Amino acid sequence: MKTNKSGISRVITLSALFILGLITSCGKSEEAASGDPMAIAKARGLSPADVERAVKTFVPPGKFDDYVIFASGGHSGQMHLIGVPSMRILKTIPVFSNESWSGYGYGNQGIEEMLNKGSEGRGTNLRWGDTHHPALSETEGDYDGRFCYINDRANGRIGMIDLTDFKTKQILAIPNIQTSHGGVFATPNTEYVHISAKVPKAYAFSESPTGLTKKDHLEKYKDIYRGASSWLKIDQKTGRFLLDESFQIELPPYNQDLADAGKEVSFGWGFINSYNTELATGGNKDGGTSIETGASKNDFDFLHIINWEKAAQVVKAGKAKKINGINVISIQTAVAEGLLYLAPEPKSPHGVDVSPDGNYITVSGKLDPHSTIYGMDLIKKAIAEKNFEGTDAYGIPIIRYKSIVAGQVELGAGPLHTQYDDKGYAYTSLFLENAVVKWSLGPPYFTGDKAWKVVDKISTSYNIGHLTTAHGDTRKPHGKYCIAMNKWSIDRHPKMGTLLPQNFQLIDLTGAKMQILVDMPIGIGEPHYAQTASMKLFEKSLQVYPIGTDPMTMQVMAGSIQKAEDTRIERNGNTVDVYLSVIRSSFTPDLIECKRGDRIRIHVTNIEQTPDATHGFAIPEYNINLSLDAGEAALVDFIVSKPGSFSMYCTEFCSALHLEMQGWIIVS
Ligand code: CUK
Ligand code: CUA
Repeated sequence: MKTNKSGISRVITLSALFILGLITSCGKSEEAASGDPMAIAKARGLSPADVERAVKTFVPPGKFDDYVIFASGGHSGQMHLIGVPSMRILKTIPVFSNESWSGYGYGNQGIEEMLNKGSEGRGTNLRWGDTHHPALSETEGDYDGRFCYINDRANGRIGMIDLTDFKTKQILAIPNIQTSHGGVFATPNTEYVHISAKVPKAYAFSESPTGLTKKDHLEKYKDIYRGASSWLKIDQKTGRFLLDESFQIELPPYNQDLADAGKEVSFGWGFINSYNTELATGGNKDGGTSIETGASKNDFDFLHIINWEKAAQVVKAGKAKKINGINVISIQTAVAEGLLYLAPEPKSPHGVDVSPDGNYITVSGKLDPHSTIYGMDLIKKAIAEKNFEGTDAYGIPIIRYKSIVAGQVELGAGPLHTQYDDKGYAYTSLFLENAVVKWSLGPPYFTGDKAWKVVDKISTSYNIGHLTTAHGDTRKPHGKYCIAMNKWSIDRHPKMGTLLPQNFQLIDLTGAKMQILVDMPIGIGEPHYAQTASMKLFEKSLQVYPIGTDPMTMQVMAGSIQKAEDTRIERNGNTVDVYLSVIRSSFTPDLIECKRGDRIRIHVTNIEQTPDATHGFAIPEYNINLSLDAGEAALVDFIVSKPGSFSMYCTEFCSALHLEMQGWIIVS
């Protein structure tokens, strides 16, 4: 779509034409209708509003979308890229889970090593994750198209996707936490990427004694369980986590929930919601309270307010302790250094989202129809004046609630998450009401009567969770589009068995009233949260690797093929090294002979240099399946345990002679 104006006038013209078409096509036969858009619309039973939707979202063949959604894939462990406004899936990127199309987790040594390293301290080599909250890297508070980070809610990990080639390059198993939820967010220049624990962990920062009983866990919960806020330092060149320069802040065993980074006036700060400040432990058959009822008892929970700039200085000054490879600031130190505060927030809050100017911190919770908006100016003032209403059980100062609330807006049932536009409006999802509500922020956006007002509401399908607007959590939101990310799509799509797809709904934000344009079923995971970025950021995305590149390092891989003469087979005792090239439409060498029990290392290089030249490399019965893009090199390393002949082949339909792209491994 070009400009809004021309788009709108086109729609008006089309609607007029439609009505005209309805009149003129009366009595015409269906065949005569072909070629006449209005008659086609009528024949398909489309209303003028439908035609308007179609025109607003249609992207002609060969043309590109304006935006791309980076959506988590939930417990599919992947990420999905979706074009806006067409709502077409552009790509799936595996992060934590094996994925066979892209040869992820099936014998490519570089990927295996990354996945194994990403399971450190986790008891087993994990091959799945619950991708939850993606975060695009930022420069000066806006997306810069360099990297994308996403957490594994299930296993307390975080993955880094390099947006040069859109591949996962690092998975970090974060020490001292087991699950993760708060974040991922990047600080305004991606100085740090943040993630906090979801469920507190027993003996997170100390050696766990053996023989702890159920009773111990119930009775000592307050003392032995801890949460953590992790600030992971980012290497600006590679996007990777630098654990040595990262730090954690020990937190009370509340359930830390969503989190967001400060910007502008709140630069240097981070905010984390919590629930279950009641410390309900579960154990409803053992004299404990069920978490469901116990965690909703109090009228207030706590917003954690953390000064990460100060925390970094505290670490520098040697006041942190290295525990399991990461610097940890204890609660005591955090309080003494004035870098950790709490603010009361009404009943079981969920989303916390910082406005574009950084001053407003919007907190919403399932059990309160209001959103509470805190002012950073007020928070700073209260801290300076030590305007506290006491401390929590861990000695953390609680800022006086009344002194920091800038506004409160009654939005509807079950407000969860908030995104922003370029005009001073906020958009909040209403989980119980199944709606998106649009409301106005306070000064400087709106003043007097106009501030803190609901201005529009639109129903979504059952049951909205997160929502995303274009650049909607940055300093410079674009407005234009909002995507409602709805859960199980009951009655929304054709019946296709028992597991229901999710439903995304594209909402047009350009008019006076919000308008739903498209429903998009997602039958490939439980996309949970997303960020929507301008397609322009990715125009320079890499198309072809220099020959022999290992995507993990972006360097030429040792053992890769540079020219035809490099292809060979070398035997050294029981190790067979095969230097193999891949090009349309053959493997060289295509016959590999070895003995049962040999270790075979196949150094594969795709020596093509055109962008449409991905080849596969699969070996039957050995669970080996690689995908090599143009120029890419990889290593396969395995023991041939079974005699016979194994017909390796290329899995991509790469050329007219694709079927001929095969060879044999003969094990004697
Ligand atoms: S949050 Cu994580 S379980 Cu993203 Cu609303 Cu729901
Ligand atoms: Cu290469 Cu098929």
